[in-house]
Amino acid sequence: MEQVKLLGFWYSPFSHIVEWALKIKGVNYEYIEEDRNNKSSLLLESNPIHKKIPVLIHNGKPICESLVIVEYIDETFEGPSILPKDPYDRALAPFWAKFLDDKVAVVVNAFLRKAEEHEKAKEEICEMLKILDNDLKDRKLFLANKFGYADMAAVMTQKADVSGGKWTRAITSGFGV
Ligand SMILES: N[C@@H](CCC(=O)N[C@@H](CS)C(=O)NCC(=O)O)C(=O)O
Repeated sequence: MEQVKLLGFWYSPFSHIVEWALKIKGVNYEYIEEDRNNKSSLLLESNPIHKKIPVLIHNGKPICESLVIVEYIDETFEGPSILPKDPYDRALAPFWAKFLDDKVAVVVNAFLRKAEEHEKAKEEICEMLKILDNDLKDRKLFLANKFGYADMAAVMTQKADVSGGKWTRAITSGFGV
């Protein structure tokens, strides 16, 4: 019998993306809410390098980093695929996920920091949205008109208040999660 635990914060988009993946696959899991100011020994032992959530613990083995966890869930559990099957699309999905993860996190963090960095952050956001618009054109989803990995990364980003509503609408009409 599989034992799946997820360590998270209720407000973290990084925890939410892992929960989506588990729900898409229909995996039963135990959710353990962590306290940022008083991290459990389970969290500290499971992610000794970054000491961050989310951590997925599958049959006693910890996996860290939200997008790495999503890939692991996709490969490990039966159910609808999250990463595309086609090798070319499969290479593109992590490309966009990484673009969103790296670039947007940097920009969002700039807003949380000094006021003098805001103008530069605004320019970077416009530049990033142009790149996304140019790639997406009239499509609502990144790849093969099927909600998947890159879209999940985009929604995670969007939850950090960066962008419009394209992907959220796709989720509600996509998997009904
Ligand atoms: N790149 C990581 C980011 C995870 C992350 O930033 N987690 C935050 C919560 S949103 C955390 O655990 N922070 C606790 C801390 O920094 O002490 C991922 O995608 O999993």
